[in-house]
Amino acid sequence: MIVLYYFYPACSLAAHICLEESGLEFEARRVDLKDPEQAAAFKKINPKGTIPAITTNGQTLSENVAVMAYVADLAPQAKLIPTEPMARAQCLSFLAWGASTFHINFRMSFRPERFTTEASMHDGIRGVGRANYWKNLETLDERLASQDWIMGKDFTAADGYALRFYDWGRIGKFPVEDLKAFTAFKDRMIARPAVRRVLEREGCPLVAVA
Ligand SMILES: N[C@@H](CCC(=O)N[C@@H](CS)C(=O)NCC(=O)O)C(=O)O
Repeated sequence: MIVLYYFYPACSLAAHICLEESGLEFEARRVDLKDPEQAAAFKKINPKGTIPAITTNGQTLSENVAVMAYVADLAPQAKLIPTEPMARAQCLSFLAWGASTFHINFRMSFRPERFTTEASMHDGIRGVGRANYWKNLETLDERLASQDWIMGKDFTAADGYALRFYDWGRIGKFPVEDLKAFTAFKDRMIARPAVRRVLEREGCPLVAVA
């Protein structure tokens, strides 16, 4: 049995969507990272203290990209990551870009204190993070203008990650509704029963306003 540790609005949404789309049996356990007791208890499961993490067969696996790749391997019928070598590498490339760039730009815009204790520099870090995050969102909007899904004609793990970035944009008060193709993609995602179940379970307002 797989247990997924998630939190809203954490990046765990991407792994959560993969698991729900995979059809695998799993239990979703919410960890309130803002609650010191829950965060401390969770560190006994994942010493890094980061969400997402899964446990299975006595082992803990963290890092979104690794969790998604693992779930994709366990459920090949769900085609969450392509198997043709270049298509697979392109999908992993997108996931790595998400973790290394989108996530970090958003963190800069949201949690500048994670980058320096010098408070006078926080606004500068926030501003650079916001500018770069917006460019990242625009890149996805351009990509989605000519294709339904992030990797092309088929839904993959990359789409759950992209939805997380759209929702962070909404949370960060970026004008995401102006990104027409990305917004249409968000609606296509919400129309998927598995995605809707996850958004409802996490309490994401995207389903309430859809
Ligand atoms: N590189 C990790 C980052 C995970 C991460 O930082 N998750 C955030 C939530 S979005 C978290 O757990 N933050 C709590 C903390 O850093 O203490 C991944 O891609 O899974």
